[in-house]
Amino acid sequence: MSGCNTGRVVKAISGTYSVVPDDNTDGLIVCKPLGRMRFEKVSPLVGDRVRFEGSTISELLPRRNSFVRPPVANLDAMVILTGAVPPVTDPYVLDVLINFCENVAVEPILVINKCDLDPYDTLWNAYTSAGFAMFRVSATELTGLTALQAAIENKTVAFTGDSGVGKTSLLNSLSALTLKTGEVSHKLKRGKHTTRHTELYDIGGGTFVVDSAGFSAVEAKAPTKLNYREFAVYAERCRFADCRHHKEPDCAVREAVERGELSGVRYGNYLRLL
Ligand SMILES: Nc1nc2c(ncn2[C@@H]2O[C@H](COP(=O)(O)OP(=O)(O)OP(=O)(O)O)[C@@H](O)[C@H]2O)c(=O)[nH]1
Ligand SMILES: [Mg+2]
Ligand SMILES: [Zn+2]
Repeated sequence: MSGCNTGRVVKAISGTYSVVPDDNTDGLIVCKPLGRMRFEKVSPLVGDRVRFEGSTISELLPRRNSFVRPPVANLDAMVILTGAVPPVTDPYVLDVLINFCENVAVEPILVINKCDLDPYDTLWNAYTSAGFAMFRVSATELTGLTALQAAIENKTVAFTGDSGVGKTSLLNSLSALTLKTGEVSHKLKRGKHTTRHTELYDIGGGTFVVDSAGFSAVEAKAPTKLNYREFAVYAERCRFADCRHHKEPDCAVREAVERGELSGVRYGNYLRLL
């Protein structure tokens, strides 16, 4: 049948996109974008809703949100994987990711993986006290998975985090998939980008998960707008309405950090991002 259809991009590999048509959720059409779209500098992303004719994507439908890393669109939540064993998550990089989420109104869901080796207490304490949804799991020992599963039910989410943190392992453990996972190099203490493309997987329960290549900490770029949700109630009591909570006198945020009511880890990251 010819004519115009709509669907969702579930896979992207070097300019070729796999689209699941809305009227046939079992089908998969391999498409190329119309040449014009490339001039307009709009490339489809995994998660994008598109209009297509035959095997040509003719139009990108409006996005709710989009990310550069991982390269995805239309997320309900971002699942940020962290860990206390190599590749050890730098809380600064975590805050960069959280700020991107806050700026596009996507809920960050924090996961500490590899808890069979180390439950990462310092990170757990800093971010649960700041009010984030946070889960401790082991993708290999299959612990903590039920609570995480409930948190991502009926949502389209992307797994993100450093290469080697266990995104693909976790996805396999949450589903019947058997995707390839990698080793963490002893010398470099990081993963080797085992996952090389970006793909959206239906894992049941109405949950769709994007797995993509992880990044290295140096690739994380600071966001332009800072968003520290737990500072808000204190910021109302700063002397200056436009207080940056740095060296200003009578700063209620800084005082709360000094009293231990706000996390010093989060405040330190805030100053670095400022
Ligand atoms: N001990 C332990 N090892 C784990 C756990 N989860 C993953 N691993 C190991 O960590 C290594 C990297 O896992 P991957 O799932 O490939 O990591 P990834 O985040 O997908 O990495 P990229 O695809 O490169 O971004 C593998 O050797 C896994 O077996 C865990 O919960 N506990
Ligand atoms: Mg992977
Ligand atoms: Zn202040």
